Amino acid sequence: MPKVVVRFALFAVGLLGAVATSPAWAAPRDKLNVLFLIADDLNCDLHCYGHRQVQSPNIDALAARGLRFEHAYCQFPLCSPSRSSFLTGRRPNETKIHTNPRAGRLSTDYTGSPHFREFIPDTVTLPELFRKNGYTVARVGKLYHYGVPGQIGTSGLDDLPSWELVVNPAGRDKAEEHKIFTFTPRSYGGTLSWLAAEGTDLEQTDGLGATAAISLLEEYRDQPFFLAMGFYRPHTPYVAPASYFEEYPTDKIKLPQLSADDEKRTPAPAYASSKKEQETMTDAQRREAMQAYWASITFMDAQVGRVVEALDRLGLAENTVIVMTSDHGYHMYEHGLWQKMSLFENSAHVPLIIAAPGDHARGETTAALAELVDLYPTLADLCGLEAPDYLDGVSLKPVLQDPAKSVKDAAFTQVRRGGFDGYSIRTAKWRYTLWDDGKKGEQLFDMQADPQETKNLASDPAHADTVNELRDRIRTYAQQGV
Ligand SMILES: [Ca+2]
Repeated sequence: MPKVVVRFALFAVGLLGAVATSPAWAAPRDKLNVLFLIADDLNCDLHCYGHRQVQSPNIDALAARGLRFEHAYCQFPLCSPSRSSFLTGRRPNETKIHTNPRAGRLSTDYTGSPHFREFIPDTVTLPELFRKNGYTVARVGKLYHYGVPGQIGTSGLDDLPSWELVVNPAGRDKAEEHKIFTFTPRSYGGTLSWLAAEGTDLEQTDGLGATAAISLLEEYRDQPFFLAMGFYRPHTPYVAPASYFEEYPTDKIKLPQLSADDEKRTPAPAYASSKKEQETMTDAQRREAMQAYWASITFMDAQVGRVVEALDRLGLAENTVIVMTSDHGYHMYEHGLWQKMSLFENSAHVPLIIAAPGDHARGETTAALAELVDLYPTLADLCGLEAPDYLDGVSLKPVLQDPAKSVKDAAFTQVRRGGFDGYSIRTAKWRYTLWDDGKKGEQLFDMQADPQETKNLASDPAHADTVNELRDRIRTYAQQGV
């Protein structure tokens, strides 16, 4: 059991650290460090991903010094299933995590709440592998599941063997929840909610988290480290200092167009993530939600910039692999949907940038398909660590060395809809989705000709062979993995 001590006393607001028993100072200096940056509920509404309005200068700068994956996908568009998957390097049917924990649970004791250790107790997580190899391994903020914002300031549903140090920031956004606009009184998480906040970046939870991450970089700069910085934004509530809202005037925000299927909501499971309160939103409220989400992205991006600037200032850039990603995609009213838990492209698609020192891509973009489950073998490979042989992903290092290469021909994403599952396969050309093994519908979209997924081709005889092939691949995946 880790010895718990209070650290970072200089931060006034809710920072707690835990230090485990085995310091790692003896490891040789020539190892590559890892700075793992992850935002919560961040889709690809970023300038470097081609968005015309959203400003993301710091993530853009990371893309300019690394490789931007144009086609990276989560394995499950929900916090705990996705994070359990990529942090263990195993797909959701292996971790058995298909839902979030019960709301409101404060947990370092995960008995009775779905946690991958119940099903794969001896698994070695990605950060745990680095611990076993002599790295100082620290978490700031949200890496495993947290109920946001309810569990901000706690360790959430953590995994104790993964970390040597933990920091749980809690800022003004948490302390002043009563100021937040919400569709569901006294609820700020699952519902759409937002606030143009008073005060500075540094008072917000992610501002405090970035400050803590900078302190950890300063403290551990002389030894191999794996620093995981999990931002809470742009997850609801969309809270950011008011100046960020001013960058996105609502009269400049255009709403997505809905297709005929979107209007009819067919097949039904494809749209079942919609919540009742979202059905009666006015167009003005839709624009306000988009403004607030984008403001939260740009605020979070600024905190990314602070951490990366510190890495550069400390002379660590040439010895550190930087990853920037998100746990899943997110809808901003495309298909008439909000948030996550659909199998449309916006929900499955994640930003992924890897900036690796040495002979790796810089400032390039790759069309190679990537899955979040590939992060574990990729980081182990880049850092020369021996990964467990059971991992479900593959190393993306060949793509980092040559962005024209690819390591897989498909990416898989799944959801659970009460009593049945939906699976989606994305290839370079197609997205095919199978609901309840076909009993509740199927969808086929030509992502090259129809990237907005407006025309479901699944019942078109001209595409029967494609449907049969992709359906077989999903059935194989559902039963035994790839
Ligand atoms: Ca999330």
